[in-house]
Amino acid sequence: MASAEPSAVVSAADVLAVNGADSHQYIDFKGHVVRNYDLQLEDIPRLNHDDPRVESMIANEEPVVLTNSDIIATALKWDLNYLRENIGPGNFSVYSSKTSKFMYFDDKRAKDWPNFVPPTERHEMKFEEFFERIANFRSSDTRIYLQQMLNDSVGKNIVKDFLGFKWNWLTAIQRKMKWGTLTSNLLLIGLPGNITPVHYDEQQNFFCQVSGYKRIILFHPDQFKCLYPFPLYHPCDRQSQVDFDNPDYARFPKFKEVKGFQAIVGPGDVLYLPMYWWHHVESTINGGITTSVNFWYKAGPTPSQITHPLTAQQKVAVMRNIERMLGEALGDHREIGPLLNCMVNGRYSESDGEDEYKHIKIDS
Ligand SMILES: O=C(O)CCC(=O)C(=O)O
Repeated sequence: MASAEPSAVVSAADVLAVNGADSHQYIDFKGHVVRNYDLQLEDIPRLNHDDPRVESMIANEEPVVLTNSDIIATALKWDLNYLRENIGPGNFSVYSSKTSKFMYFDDKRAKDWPNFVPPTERHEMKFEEFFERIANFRSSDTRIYLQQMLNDSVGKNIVKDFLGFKWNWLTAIQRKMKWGTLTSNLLLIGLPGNITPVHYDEQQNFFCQVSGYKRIILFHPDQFKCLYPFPLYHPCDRQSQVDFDNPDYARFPKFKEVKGFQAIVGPGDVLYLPMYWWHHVESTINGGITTSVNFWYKAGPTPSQITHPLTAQQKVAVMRNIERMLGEALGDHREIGPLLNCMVNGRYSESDGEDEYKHIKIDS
């Protein structure tokens, strides 16, 4: 993977018009205005969809941007006016946030964390209301981000466009890769500057960009230790505790070592986003309203023959299962940390253990 080109810092005035008074530093990355983070990032390859390397990259769970694929060609006309006319009278799920970041959380788990302050709010609204708010958005307003699963309540033209997606290609890949079922298609419509902070999902994803531009930063699952995910029972499970803008290196020292990848996706681009890969998604400042549709697929069945060492993905799954089992066994998520610490501290370290116990003399 080629390393990213150096980028020029963008003046605060250029950002002001879109993002308002904002203390962050922005850079020009290949013509796209994005946040400036102190991260080591390489470019994700962009390949024509019929390049023979594409399938082997997907099989190896390596991210790749597919170009000219036409997978969602019928959706490329989905601008706000078309959607307003055609999406139908149903309710849409819209998140609001006082900052640019839209940190997802689980309401049910929030009840078990009395001091948890919800970072975003979820609202149900008609598309027309969302449209009005976007059309009249001022940089001092609370930000909004529509995130709605596509379902059969949408209007007939949208259904027609949806049926026109390249299902033959998608289904052929799904079969070849032995993925499970397609669970959902999330439609996302956001403002320039909106950010989905870094997290990972337990599903395979074809992330399709319809309009506007997004910068996506990815980290391999083996970077888990540098990203400090919230505990499984926390409302922000699967998300990193580290704030990219202002990392607390005292609490999260390994974040200095994190290495990742990045890509800009624009209309018609499709990013294969492998399961368990961490992703941060940012609508560029100068690319207009962003619309994306993803395709989430369940993982394939666990292989009948397990080979060792386990992959980083498998280790993440193991860690999650251990946390889940402990929570169930102890009956209270607050007991998990003390128990794990009691189990590990002074007994296990990060080394492979061989040299650990040399100091112990066994008298014969
Ligand atoms: O586009 C975004 O803001 C987030 C998308 C995402 O996290 C996903 O598709 O898994």
